[in-house]
Amino acid sequence: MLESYIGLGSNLAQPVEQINQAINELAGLSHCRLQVASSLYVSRPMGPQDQDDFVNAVVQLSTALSAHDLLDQLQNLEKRHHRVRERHWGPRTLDLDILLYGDQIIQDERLCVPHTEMAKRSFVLYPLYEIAPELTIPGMGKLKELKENMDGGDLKKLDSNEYRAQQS
Ligand code: ROI
Repeated sequence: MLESYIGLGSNLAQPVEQINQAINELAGLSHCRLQVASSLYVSRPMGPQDQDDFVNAVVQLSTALSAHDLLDQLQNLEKRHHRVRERHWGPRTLDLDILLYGDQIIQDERLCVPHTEMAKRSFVLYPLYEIAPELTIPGMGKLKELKENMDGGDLKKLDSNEYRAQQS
C-alpha cells in the first residue's frame, strides 16, 4: 500500500452532492482505503469565467493499485457521474486527478504525477494542506511553503450546514 492524494472538482449538477458521492465511491474502491477527506471548498473558476463556481476537495487514499490502474478506476468513476466536457477548461460534473502517488514522479502519455498544475492552484493546495500539512511534493518543495505563497482569498471553506444550503 502507498499513499495517494486525489483532487476532486465539480461545477455542474449539484456539485456538493457530486463531490460527497465521489468521496463515498472512492472509499468503496477495491484495493484502496480512504484515509481522510478534506473539507469542501468553493471557488471562482480558474479559466473561463462564464461558468458556475467550483466545489473542490482532496482525499488521501491508501492504495495497492498501480498508478495506471488507479487512473482507470478514477476514469470509471468520472464516467459514472456522466462526466461531460463541453470545452477545454469548461464546466464539468466530476473531475478526479491523481495529485500524488507516494513520492513517485511519473510522466507518460496518460499521467503526470505530481500533477503539473497543483502548485498554482489554491483549490488544490489549501485542501491538501488541511489533511497533510507536512507533505513535501517531489520536484516542487514543501507544501507549507507553496501554500503560504498562494493567495487563498478566493476560497471559501464550506461547513456542514452550508453543504445543506448549497444543495437546496
Ligand atoms: N477552477 C476551479 N476553481 N476549480 C476546479 O476544479 C477547476 N477545474 C478546472 C478548471 C476549468 C481549470 N478550473 C477550475 O478544470
